[in-house]
Amino acid sequence: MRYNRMKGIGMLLLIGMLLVWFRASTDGKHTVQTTIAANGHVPDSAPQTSKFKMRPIVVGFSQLGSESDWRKANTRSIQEAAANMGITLLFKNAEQSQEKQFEAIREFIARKVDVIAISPVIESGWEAILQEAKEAGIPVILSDRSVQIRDPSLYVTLIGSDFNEEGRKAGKYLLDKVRDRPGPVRIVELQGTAGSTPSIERGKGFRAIIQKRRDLTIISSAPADFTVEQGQTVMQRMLEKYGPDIDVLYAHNDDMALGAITAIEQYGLQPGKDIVILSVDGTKRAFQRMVQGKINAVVECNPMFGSILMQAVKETLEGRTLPKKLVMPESIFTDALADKEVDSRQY
Ligand code: GYE
Repeated sequence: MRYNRMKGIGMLLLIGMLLVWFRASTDGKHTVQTTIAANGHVPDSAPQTSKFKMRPIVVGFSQLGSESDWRKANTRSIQEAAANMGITLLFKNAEQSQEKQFEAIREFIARKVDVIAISPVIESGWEAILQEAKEAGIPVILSDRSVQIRDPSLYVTLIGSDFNEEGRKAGKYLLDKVRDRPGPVRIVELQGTAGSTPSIERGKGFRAIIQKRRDLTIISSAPADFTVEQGQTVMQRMLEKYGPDIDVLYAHNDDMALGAITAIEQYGLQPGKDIVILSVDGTKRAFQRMVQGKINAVVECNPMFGSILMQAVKETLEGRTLPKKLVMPESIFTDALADKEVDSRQY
C-alpha cells in the first residue's frame, strides 16, 4: 500500500519534470508543418499542426472598419481562417480612423504579437508606425489595401485585389453598353474613401478605358466613404445639381450604389434604366438589385482571403520568402446572368 503511494508520487514528479523540460525546450518556437499545396491552394480547415504546441501563433489584426458588406465578409473570412488554423487573432476595428489603427498597432507591439496584419484605411502616413513594428522585430503583412512608403522592406507581403483592373473592367463594360449610343454620355462617380487604394485605382483604371471615347465625360465625382448612407446623400446632391442629365453612375462599391438607388428612386427616376449603374464588390444585396434590373453590372472584388492571409502568417514565421503581392482571382457579372449567380454569393 505504502509502496504503491510512493510509486504514484514518483510518477507525478517525473511527469512534472518532463513538462518543465518540454516547456523550456520549446518556448517561443512555432514548429509548424505547412499544408499549402503546390498550386498555392490552402484548405480552409488546414489544422495548425504544431508539434510541441506550447503557445499558439498570435496575430494582431487592425481591420480598418465595418463600413460595407464586403468588409464584414472580409472580417468573417479572416476570423474563421484564424480559428480553423489554430491561430490566436487579436482583432481591432478602427472605424475608418487611421489614428485608431496606429493605437491598435502600438498595442500589438506592446503585447509582442508574432505578426501584425493591417488593412490600411488610406495610403499615406504609414512610414513611421511601420518602422516602429520593424524595430520591435514584428513582421507586418498588409491586407486588402496598400500603403505609400519609401522603404518596401517595412512589410512582407500584400494580399488583396488588382483595383486598377477592377476599374478597367467597369470601363470596358460601359464602352460596350453604350457602343451604339451617340454621345454625350454623362457619368457621375461615387468614389470610396478619399486617399484609399481602391478608390484611387478604381478611378484611374476606369478613366484609362473610357477616355477611348471623347464623348464620355465624368461630370461629377465625389467621395462617399464606401457606405450606404453617404452613397445616398452624395447621390442626392448630384441629382439636385444635374438631375436627368445623368446617364451613368459608377459607384466604387455596392453599398454606395444601394444608397444611390434609393436617392434615384426618390428623385423619380428608374435606376438601371434611366441611369445605367455599375458598381464594384459583388455582394448578395447588389446581385438582388441586378436581378431586379436596378444595377446593370458589378465588378467582383473578392474579400474571402482569410486562409491565404493566415498561411502567409505561418510561412513568414517559418522564414520563407513570399511574393510581394498576392492577388485574388476576380470576375465581372452583368444583369444578364445575375439570377443564376445570386443564390451562390457568399457575402
Ligand atoms: O470594395 C469596399 C470596402 O478595400 C476593397 O473597401 C476594399 C473596399 C471594398 O469598404 O466595399
